[in-house]
Formats: sequence, C-alpha cells, structure tokens
Amino acid sequence: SSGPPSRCSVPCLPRLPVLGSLPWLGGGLPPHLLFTQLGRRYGSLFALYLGPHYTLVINNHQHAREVLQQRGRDFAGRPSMVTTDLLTRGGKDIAFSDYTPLWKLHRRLVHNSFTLFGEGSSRLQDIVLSSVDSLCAELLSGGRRGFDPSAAVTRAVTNVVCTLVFSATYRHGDAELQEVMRYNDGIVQTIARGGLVDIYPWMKVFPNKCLSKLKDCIIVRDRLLSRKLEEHKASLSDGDPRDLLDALLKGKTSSGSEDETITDDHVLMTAAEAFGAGVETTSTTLLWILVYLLHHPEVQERVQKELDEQVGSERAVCTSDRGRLPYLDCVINEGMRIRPVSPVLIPHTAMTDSSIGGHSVRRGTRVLVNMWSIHHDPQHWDRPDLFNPDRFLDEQGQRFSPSCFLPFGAGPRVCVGESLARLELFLFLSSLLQRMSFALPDGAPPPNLQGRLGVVLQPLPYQVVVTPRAGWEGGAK
Ligand code: HEM
Ligand code: PLO
Repeated sequence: SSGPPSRCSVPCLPRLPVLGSLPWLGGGLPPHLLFTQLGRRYGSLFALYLGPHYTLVINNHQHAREVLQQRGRDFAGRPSMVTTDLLTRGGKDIAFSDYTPLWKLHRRLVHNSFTLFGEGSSRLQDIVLSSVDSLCAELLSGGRRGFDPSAAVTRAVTNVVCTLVFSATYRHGDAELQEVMRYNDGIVQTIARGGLVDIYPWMKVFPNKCLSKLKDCIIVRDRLLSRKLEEHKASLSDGDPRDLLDALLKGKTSSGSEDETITDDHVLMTAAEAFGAGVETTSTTLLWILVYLLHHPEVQERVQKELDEQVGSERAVCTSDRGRLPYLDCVINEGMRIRPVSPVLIPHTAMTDSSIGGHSVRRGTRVLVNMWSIHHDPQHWDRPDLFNPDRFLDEQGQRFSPSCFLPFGAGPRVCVGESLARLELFLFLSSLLQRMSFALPDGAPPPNLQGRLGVVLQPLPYQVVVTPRAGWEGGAK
C-alpha cells in the first residue's frame, strides 16, 4: 500500500549527545501517553533517540500492520536490555529473545505445547473451573464489607498457571504458592519500571537497590523452578505429558544441531515466562474489567442477563458456552481495547534494511508500536474513552473485530498465549458474574481509571462489595 521506500526522513525529536532526546521527554508522562501527545505534534510516525538508540514510534494502525504483519519478519528482532537479559539468561526465553533460527524452533515448541493444554483440551477447563470455585468462595467470604479483590484474583490465576506448568495445586496460604507470588511481585516491581522501554542502559554501571532486588527474586525463582524441573526429569514417562514442563522436556530432544539445541536453560526460562506472562496479563485484564463494571453497572447487568438466559444457575459455565455469550466476549474485548496491558508492546528491532509507510528504515532501528494510541484513535473509534462493549457487535448483533484492534499484537511476534488467555478470561469472568455481583462500597467513589504503568498497565488498588446471586450463596455447586 505504501509504494517504494523513499529517502525522505521521518520527523525526529531534537537530541543531545549521550542523553539523546531524553530532555524533550519530560513531564513525567508514561511512554504510551507521551508518544500519543508527541504524535499530535510530529505526526503518527516519528523518531527519537532513547539515549544513543534511534527509535521509531508508530501511532497508527496501518503502520502497525506493516511492522507486525506485512513486513513482520523484517521487524521481528528484539533489542537487548539490561533487566530482561538478567531475567532470561541472555534471551533464552521467547518474549525477549532476538529473532534467530533457535528462537523459531523454541517458539514452535512452546506453541505446540500450549496447544496441547489450551483450546480443545478439557484439562484446562477443569483446572480453571476448580480455581474459579475457590476464588468465588474466597470473594464471597469477604462479606458485605468492601475489600480489594486483587490478591484473591492474582492467587487464582497463579494457581491455574502452576497447575498448567508443573501440575501443582495449592491450598490457600500454601508456603510455596506464597513464595511464587512474592518473587513474581518483586520482579514486576523492579523490571522495566515505567514500561518495557528500557531507556537507561547505564543502570548496570551504577549498582542500585532495584537491580539487586531483581537479582534476589531471580535466585528464588530459579531455585524453585530448577527443583520442579529435576523432579519432572526424574519422573518423565512415555505417556501423555502431564503439564507444560513435560511437553517441553519431551519436545526438546527432537530438535536441531549442536549450537541449535534447546537446552535445560531454555526449558527453565520458558516455564518462568509462562508463569510471568500468564499471571500478570490475565489478572490485570480481569481487574481492569471489574473496574469498568463498577463504573457501568448496566453492562454488568446485561452480561448477567445473557448468562441467565443462555446458561442459567443450575450448572457451571463451560468452554462450549462461548458461542452463546457474544456480549460477554465484547466486554472482554472492550476491556483489552480501552486498557491494553502492554500499551507499547515489547520493543521490536529491524533485522534488515526495510521500510515503513514508504520511509526507509535501517537495520538495527528500534520500533515501538503504540497500541494505546491505536486503540484510542478518534478516527477509528467513536468516543474512544468511553467503555462501550457494543462497538464489537455489528448491525446484525454479530461479534466482529475491527482492524485496529490488536490487543495481542500480530505476525511472527504475536502473543503465544492468546488462545490460553482468551479461554481463561472467558471462564473466569463468566463464572464470577454468573455467581456474584460486584458493587462499590457505600459512599465510595468509582475507581481511578488512569492506572499505573509498571511492566504492565495496572489499575490502582480499589475496593468492591460482593453479593452472591440466587442459587450461589456458597460460591460453588
Ligand atoms: C507477547 C498481550 C497473555 C505469553 C505478547 C505481546 C502482547 C501480548 C501485546 C507482545 C507482542 C509484540 O511485542 O509484538 C497479551 C495479553 C494477554 C496475554 C493482552 C492476556 C490478556 C499471555 C499469556 C501467555 C503469554 C497467558 C502465556 C502463558 C506471551 C509470550 C509473548 C507474548 C511468550 C512473547 C512472544 C514473542 O515475542 O514472540 N502478549 N498476552 N501472553 N505473550 Fe502475551
Ligand atoms: C512479569 C513478571 C515475571 O516475573 C516475569 C515476566 C515474564 C514475561 C513477561 C511478564 C513478566 C510481563 C508481561 C509480558 C511477559 C511477556 C509478554 C507479556 C511482557 C515481566 C506482554 C504483555 O507483553
């Protein structure tokens, strides 16, 4: 669509040596808002220097499609960053590893292993549903007083991932579960603060508290996961894989040559990442949707009406109900549109000389796709700041997905957990709303909608009151 590359250069922010454009990025705005604002001045495609790194910022969906899909392979690289290199033993994971033949092999293995436990498998449904039962019981025991739902939601989601990755199921208060949640929280607090845009590579040079806390958490994580890995190796059998670790261990042996083999380190880093990605994204998305349901009680009522008509209160919701619950799907989509957990995705880099919108792009250029501004573009969304699930229904009341809706990215770097995430979000949200209603505590103002950007965009803490719906006073059946 964009014609041959031209030599005409992209508008660029001013810069100084060493600092790059940092002095012009003041104001303390998080990157997604800052880039949206700069886009109004410099145009939807502009450049800046993050320290020494020439970086392109994409604010519109045509350019995003070009980078992610049409020329996806050209832009499938990842820059190396201090904190994520520590986290992943120099890129032995999927998300932060550069685009190499080994990465492709690894990603395919992970994708296949997820498919085994993802859509079409009743195991995942059973795992989620049993976690939902205890979540509901826990939320309902909160009684009529207001409380913060985030710990319970995070625990439920963590439990699902633990079962999926290494077949552990924990009771409330289990020491190992607490340990997992504690180290994960520590990593979230210390990695890439202010988003995944790692502006300050010199962090490593000046030892700091943050980096040593991150290291401590990584040690705890590695100790726990190495133990699980050894246990799995010792008990691996010829039958079906019990969990993701089994599937990875079985799959890795069938792979490539000397310098192209998936090692134990890769398996360990994959397990760690499935954990991190599985917990942070799903729980954050659920918590955002609850925030918006508190702001829009009429939406909650409409979802519950749909659930009452299509499922009733005699049985639990299951995956095969998904086709019958279009409005619920729209609520989930609208939540991911209005508050994308990863507002500027993970940074991409150009693997070769290429082009975007007819502008030539040199190999090695960093590219940030601002999904926030794409999801809030007033040219494509009517009143983008309004939570309105109906925008995902067409005139016939059928669901449809607008082309500028890309919550999971697209192309070679698309989220590997997408179908898993969608299944989990569906089962969690439908079960919760079938069994209980959420409301604000008496006199409390509705929760803040700005949120806070850490490694993901999270809502600020808020309080809810939970009341059981008819037939679900005990939480489960
Ligand atoms: C990558 C979104 C859940 C694993 C991504 C990316 C986004 C995203 C935007 C980056 C795409 C890019 O850089 O171009 C989400 C959302 C989720 C979710 C909105 C849930 C609501 C999950 C889950 C898992 C997962 C449950 C795994 C258990 C990954 C991995 C990558 C990734 C491994 C890196 C892919 C790559 O670099 O090749 N996700 N994700 N995600 N996601 Fe998810
Ligand atoms: C979350 C904290 C964990 O301890 C480590 C981890 C691994 C994978 C990361 C995840 C963190 C944050 C969300 C990320 C995910 C990979 C894909 C996902 C960045 C850092 C998104 C939304 O892009």
